[in-house]
Formats: sequence, C-alpha cells, structure tokens
Amino acid sequence: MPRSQSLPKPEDRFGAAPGAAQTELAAGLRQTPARISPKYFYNALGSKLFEAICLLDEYYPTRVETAIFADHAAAIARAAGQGGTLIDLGAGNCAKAASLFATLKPQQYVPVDISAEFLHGAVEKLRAAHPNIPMLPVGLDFAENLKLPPQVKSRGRIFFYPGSSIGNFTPLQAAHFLTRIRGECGPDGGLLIGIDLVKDSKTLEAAYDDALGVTAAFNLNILAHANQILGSNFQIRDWRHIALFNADQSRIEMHLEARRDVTINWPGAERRFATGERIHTENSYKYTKRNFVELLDSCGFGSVQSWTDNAQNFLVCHARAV
Ligand code: AVI
Repeated sequence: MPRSQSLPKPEDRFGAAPGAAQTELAAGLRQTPARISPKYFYNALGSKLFEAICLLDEYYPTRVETAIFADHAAAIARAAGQGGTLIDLGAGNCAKAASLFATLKPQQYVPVDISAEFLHGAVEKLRAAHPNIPMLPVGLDFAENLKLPPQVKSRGRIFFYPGSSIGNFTPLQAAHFLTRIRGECGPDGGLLIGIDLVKDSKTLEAAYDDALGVTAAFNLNILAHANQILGSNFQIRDWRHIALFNADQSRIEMHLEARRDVTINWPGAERRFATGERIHTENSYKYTKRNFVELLDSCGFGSVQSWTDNAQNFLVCHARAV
C-alpha cells in the first residue's frame, strides 16, 4: 500500500480481484469507527494528487529526503556498497531509484510494484537511458509476498524503500515487513530506507492539511474511488478532511468527517453516519531515530548508518542484514 504513488493507471491494481476489493471496502465501512484502507487513495486521480502533494511547501518529506540523498551520496554509496542488486519496493515510475544509479552503480535493477503493466512502461524508458544496467521488473504485491524470481541476483542486495512509506504500516506490521525483507536480503544484503521523524504537531498537521487543500482532495477522492469499486453513493460534499497528530501513538491520522447525517448505500447493505462521525483513512507513523534503529535491530538488521537534514525532519538509514 505504501509507495503506491506515480501510477497513471492504478485502477489496474484493483482490476485483478474486484470482488476482494468490494469485500474489503464493505467490511471496513461496517466497522465502528468505519475505515477505508489507504491503498484506495491511488486511483488515476489520487495518484496525480499524491504527486501534487509531493510538490507542496508544507509536505517536506519528499523534498528533504531528496536533499539527504544528494548531500550524502558518497557516504550512502560507501554504506550500501556499489555494484549491488538494487531492489526498489513500490517503484512506481522508478524515478527515485533512477536518481541513485550514479551513486550506487547497480549491477542489476529490480523494480517491484503491484502494477506490472505500468512498471514495464517505466522500465522501457529507463533501459534506453541506462543500457548497461540489466533491469528485471517484478509485478508483486510485496506487502503480502516478497518472494522474488530466481533471476534476481542473491549477492549484494539493496532493498530500497524510500518516502517514509514504512510509516503507513502500524509498528507491528512494519516489524513483520522488515523481518520479511531481512529474510530476502541474502548473504551481504541490506536495506536503504527513508523515515519521517517525530516533530512538532503544527509542522506535521500542516504537511497533511495544506493551505491549497490538495491533501483534502486526496483524502476525499477515496470516497469517489470507493463509489467506483463498491457502487456506493458517497457525496463528496457531505464530508470534511481531518488530519491530526496523535502524539500518544506517534502518528498523523487522516479521517473523513460527516458534515451532516447521511446514509450510504451499496449493493446489499447500508450504513448511517451521524454528523461528526468519521471514517479513518490513513495513519502515518513518525519515528525517533532511536525507535527506528531499535525496530531495525529487532528485525535482524544491524550496522545502521543514518543521515538526516539540519532540522532533523527526515532520516535515511542503511542497515545490514546480520
Ligand atoms: C505514501 N505515504 C508515505 C504518504 C505519507 O506521508 O504517509 C501518504 C500521504 N498521505 C497524505 N499525504 C501523504
């Protein structure tokens, strides 16, 4: 679900098993409080809105992470090693990993994304620009299953998971996911990952509730996507975007709040929402460096090296499989 951005035809991501998506959406809407998985943000419009979020002044993670990779390129190359197998989890348009080719000089590039069809288009373009890097696109729902094909070289694997997408998992889910990555690292592999750091709630809430209303549109669009998949009758104007920092859980929460009493129907069921009732759409966990290093340690990683910006807003870590 995380790093689902930059996919021009993400409807394909749900086309394979529409029944499963309907079942999941309906089950979430029946819960109290209701919930919709953040993976449903990323239809065609949602992916564009996420790209726009990444350009916002308030949304610092993308900008700061890019600057950290640029400012510390040599040290990152020393930590991760050059000439390895770069495995890009949730590659999307492959742009983030491609910007590291000069730094990491991979012997093989393996972009992994749930949408194989989109990956192939992105990789065709990359191959033309980097004819000396063998590329093996893999269509895989890596949050569910990380088994890579045997053509992926097993030595020197660098699993690349930028963008603080790990924050969209609960800490427990993150631990399971990182443990699975650890299991696929091979003899001398590691993980290169971007993490958003805990900071003041004003900065965090602005990043998820920008003045232009782009994040509000991104959040509300999930209802339009639910209507498409489930055949429900959400009226976007009946809902309000909410983003708040839950300091106890160290996470930004996004919700949609009913502006008035509404009844939502979909084939075979309905759900009434009272004014002020919310649908929980996303959590974005924020870590301290210490917490994240402890998490890596508990998942079988060690020799952690990390880089941050001057304001300590964002962290990039490289950790070795131990
Ligand atoms: C994809 N993910 C890392 C973003 C985040 O910051 O949690 C998704 C996002 N939601 C609202 N703005 C950005």
